[in-house]
Amino acid sequence: MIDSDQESIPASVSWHHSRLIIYTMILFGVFGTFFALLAFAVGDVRSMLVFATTAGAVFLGLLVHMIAGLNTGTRIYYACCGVAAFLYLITEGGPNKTGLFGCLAITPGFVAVLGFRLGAAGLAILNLIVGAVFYWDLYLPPGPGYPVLTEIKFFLTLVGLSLFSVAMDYSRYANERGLIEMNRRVHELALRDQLTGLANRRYMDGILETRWEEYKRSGHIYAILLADIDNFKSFNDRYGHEFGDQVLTKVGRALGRGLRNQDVVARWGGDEFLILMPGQTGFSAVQAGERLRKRIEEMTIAHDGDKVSVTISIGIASVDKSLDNNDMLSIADGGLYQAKHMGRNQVVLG
Ligand code: GH3
Ligand code: MG
Repeated sequence: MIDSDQESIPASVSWHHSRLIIYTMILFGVFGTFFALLAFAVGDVRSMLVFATTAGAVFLGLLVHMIAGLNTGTRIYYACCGVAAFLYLITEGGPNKTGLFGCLAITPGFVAVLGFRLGAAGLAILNLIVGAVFYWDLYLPPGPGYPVLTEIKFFLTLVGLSLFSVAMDYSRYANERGLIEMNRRVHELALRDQLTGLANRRYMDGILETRWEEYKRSGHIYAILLADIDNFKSFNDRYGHEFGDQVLTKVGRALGRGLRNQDVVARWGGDEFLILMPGQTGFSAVQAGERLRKRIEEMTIAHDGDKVSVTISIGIASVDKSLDNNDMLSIADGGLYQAKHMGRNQVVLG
């Protein structure tokens, strides 16, 4: 019933992840530009064009990333750029056969942009392709002519780096999940009453605020019902505090079971419960309150073979343009006071 705002942590986690990829891509773009200039300086036009194209593609991806965020499109775009650069470097060799270093720099990036599942699958395929390129000499002419030992060592390094990258991203993913779960639990603990398991006053305050804003904006009415257990002190005095706790829990649960999905019940304090009923006028809330009152009246709680009965009194207030939530709470409290005054076990519209 408690809707905790679970998005805050995941959003910030993915925001950091997105930033990290932006910085990495800026680095790739800058290096690409640097190598293009270097190739230009030594008159290697082909390498210059390749590096300049790669840097241009990376910067284009960055622009889209910064505007649209790290969505599926940007992830796939980055991965395609990486695959193209990787395959070119491995089959062409790059300037002075240094392309293999570039391939190793690109490898962890696949997992970073695709996530560990898709990244692992992509890297597995890429490892197989590299194996095939080395085994069947599938090079671009004239071919880099790597020594066999270089091919073997590179292949083993690539497999190791791929596994390490996947393991690291899995660990990041597991930590992120843990953080989300912890955040969810902390949030729930902060908003739940420990004894009854119902929402607490802090949660209800937030809901009242939201409802009030919605009423002002869209005219969606609601009513609040303040329920208080009659002569609750006598349960504590006669049967002990522990039994009093049991009464609070059972009454709270019975109230919760008697409500519609959109209604919210919270432990307001001591032996008081506040119920919010969206869409109810004062009149219909009185009928709903009557049903709750009867439900509690008909309930019995076992104590040492005895059946103990409980009753509640309810004060009601319905929303009105001239009232804010505090006014409504005072009105409901006034109704409750009257109900108590008139002999308890009653429902009064304040
Ligand atoms: P009334 O019909 O006028 O409401 O009488 P009452 O006896 O219920 O009076 P009151 O509301 O003042 O009593 C509330 C009591 O609830 C006082 C307090 O000791 C007890 N109480 C508050 N919180 C808890 C709790 O968490 N557990 C238990 N067992 N008792 C609690
Ligand atoms: Mg009471």
